[in-house]
Amino acid sequence: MTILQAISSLVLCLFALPSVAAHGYLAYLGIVDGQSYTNYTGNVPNADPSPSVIRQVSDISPVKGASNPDLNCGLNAQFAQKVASANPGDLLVFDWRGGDNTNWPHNTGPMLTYMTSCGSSDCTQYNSSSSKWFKIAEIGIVTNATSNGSPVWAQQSVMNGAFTNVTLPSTISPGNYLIRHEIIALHLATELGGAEFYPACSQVKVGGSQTGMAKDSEMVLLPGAYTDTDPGIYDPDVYSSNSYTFPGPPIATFVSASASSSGSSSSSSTSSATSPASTGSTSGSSSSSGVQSVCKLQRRTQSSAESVARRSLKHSSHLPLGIQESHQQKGLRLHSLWGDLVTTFSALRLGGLEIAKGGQSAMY
Ligand SMILES: *[C@@H]1O[C@H](CO)[C@@H](O)[C@H](O)[C@H]1NC(C)=O
Ligand SMILES: *[C@@H]1O[C@H](CO)[C@@H](O)[C@H](O)[C@H]1NC(C)=O
Ligand SMILES: *[C@@H]1O[C@H](CO)[C@@H](O)[C@H](O)[C@H]1NC(C)=O
Ligand SMILES: *[C@@H]1O[C@H](CO)[C@@H](O)[C@H](O)[C@H]1NC(C)=O
Ligand SMILES: [Cu+2]
Repeated sequence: MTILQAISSLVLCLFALPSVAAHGYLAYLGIVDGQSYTNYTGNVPNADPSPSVIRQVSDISPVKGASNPDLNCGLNAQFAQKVASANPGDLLVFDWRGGDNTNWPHNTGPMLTYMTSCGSSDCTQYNSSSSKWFKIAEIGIVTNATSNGSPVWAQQSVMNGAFTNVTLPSTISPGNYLIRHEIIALHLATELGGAEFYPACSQVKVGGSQTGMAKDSEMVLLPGAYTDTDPGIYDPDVYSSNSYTFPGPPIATFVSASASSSGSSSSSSTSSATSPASTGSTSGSSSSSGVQSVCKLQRRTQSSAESVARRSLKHSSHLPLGIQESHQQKGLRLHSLWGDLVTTFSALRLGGLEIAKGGQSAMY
């Protein structure tokens, strides 16, 4: 075998391997109920399940395609055995991780939260594939105080290790619900079908005696609410624009009403630098200890590419968008390719286990 052959077979091998660290899952759900805080543990995808409130998925990989049945609750989602208790107005704390339990690997795209009723029984055996869902929160590009007011995706802070918090509507009717928190990663959304969907469903029982409900016209099927050509899903300008159009229905009006009575604003389904998204916030920070050096390299590479992108985003406000576009896309495409190569190397280093999982050749 010549050196050239060796190199080319290594390269082929790299591209045939499944990506390990570049995807992830909802690892924990925290609920702040008055003074008490409960941290519910999810199951690692495809591991032997333990009783949980979070429905386990079969793989850390994304759901691809807006009409994929797995858009409902994630890849091959299973019923979970437990139910969390919550009350209207509680804070839901979503703790997303990369597949190797390091930080969530993506920073581009929105996060959306939906709910559906499981009816009169608890959600442990409830199949939501033909349920009607309503939206309670969405967050996209925010103006970041620590970045001197320049626009940044809220998802960036998840990549940085923060939790994502969403308030349970303060007027929601009691009952059994699934809460579907979804991250859409748009780093490949410049191509049709490139968006990565990561939905995660948690089973809760909501107490109290409120009466808020979504209208029929605000309820959607999932899949059903999105198409691959929606502007927030196929987004050729994702690296050059500071505005974003959320996919799916608007936030249910009873949610906006409860939010404005407690001082929050905006139920618009478009966010921009000047009017940041409504419900939901991000902060806090989770541990990133035990990170393998390979993953650190990947993260470092990503953050420097991103700070370049953020810098140009910041300077872009008075420039024609076209000038910025090629600039940023080059950087980010490069970053994406490099990230995947590094990820693949880490897969190789992890050895037989990952290779045995092969067959799924999807890199993204
Ligand atoms: C839940 O507990 C785990 C394990 O202690 C911790 O790493 C994680 O940050 C906690 N998550 C939340 C949302 O509280
Ligand atoms: C729910 O129903 C769909 C459609 O019949 C099926 O494909 C899916 O496996 C079911 N989910 C569970 C968790 O049983
Ligand atoms: C804001 O930007 C800084 C870098 O400028 C970053 O470290 C931080 O995580 C960002 N916060 C959010 C909420 O995106
Ligand atoms: C999100 O919730 C966590 C856990 O209670 C908290 O540490 C953090 O400050 C919250 N962030 C925001 C913005 O409320
Ligand atoms: Cu991914």
